[in-house]
Amino acid sequence: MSQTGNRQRPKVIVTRKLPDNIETRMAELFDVTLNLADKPLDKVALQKAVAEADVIVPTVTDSIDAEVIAAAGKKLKLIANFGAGVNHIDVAAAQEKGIAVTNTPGVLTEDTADLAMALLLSVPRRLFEGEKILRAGDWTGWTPTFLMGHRIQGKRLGIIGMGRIGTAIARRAKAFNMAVHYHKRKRLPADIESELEATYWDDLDEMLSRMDFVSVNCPLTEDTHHLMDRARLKKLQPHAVIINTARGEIIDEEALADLIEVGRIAGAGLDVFEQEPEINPKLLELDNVVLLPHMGSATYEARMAMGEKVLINIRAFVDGHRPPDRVLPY
Ligand code: 8YV
Repeated sequence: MSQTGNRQRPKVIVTRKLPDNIETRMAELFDVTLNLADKPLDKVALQKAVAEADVIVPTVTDSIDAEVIAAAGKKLKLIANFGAGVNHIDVAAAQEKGIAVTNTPGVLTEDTADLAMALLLSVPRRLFEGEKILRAGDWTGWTPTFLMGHRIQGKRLGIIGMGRIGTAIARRAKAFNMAVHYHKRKRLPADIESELEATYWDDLDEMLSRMDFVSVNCPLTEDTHHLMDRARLKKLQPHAVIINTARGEIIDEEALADLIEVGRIAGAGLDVFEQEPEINPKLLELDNVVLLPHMGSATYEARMAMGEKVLINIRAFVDGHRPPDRVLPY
């Protein structure tokens, strides 16, 4: 759908269906092309969009790689991502071409942390196994030993990447009386570390070998692709459970499935996958994994606030101001 308006309005192309209120406001402010059918754009369609637009609004499902950026027309000055992670955008190639990139941090932190906690409870307490049995009509009644799991209180949680979401998970874990550990390139300031009662590990392998639970919360970059490879996953204790609400590619999924299958790792809670929306069939076979369809930020509140941030970033940029959420190459 295309709203043609005043010629001074920037031409904004949105790649996916956004919440109605956000789309309506965009139509008021910009010469916007929406994707009401919500059909993902293929590479050719993305190249056409960047050739025509002043601003493109992509999401995690669009690969804005160097080839797409090379196809950008002279007018394209801003890639205003709907989402916090920008691993699907070649930010360096954009910068070289004088195209700014913005994202939507901060507004999905609490919801993603809640989802990580939900996984952190679901796997050791076997919630989905119980639900499956009950719905299948296979529950024959209470018994003293039925579906026993493990408590999380008093256990050690190792957080990989202690940014906004990692810190929000740490606060929740502390409230559940877990001991918080973390690994990050740069150690947190002492006051935050002591508020979270968090133990810092400079060496990731050292931390992994001591944890009961691990939560992946770092961004996906060249350095973190398969950060949790087979060798690293083998550092985990056999009773450990791994949670991933960041990006699937940070974990070698094939290795994870193999190690869970042979009992070398106790389980996993995954909201993100290497080849979304494809799910590794080996994972689907396992009972002690909980698999969710990338829904960490899927609340009305977060998605509206993400849209607001996109609007603010575009508006500030076209008015000649520095957009609040500028992203620079990693
Ligand atoms: C978003 C996310 O739904 O913001 C992110 O980085 O992973 C998700 O919560 C998605 O990326 C929107 O593009």
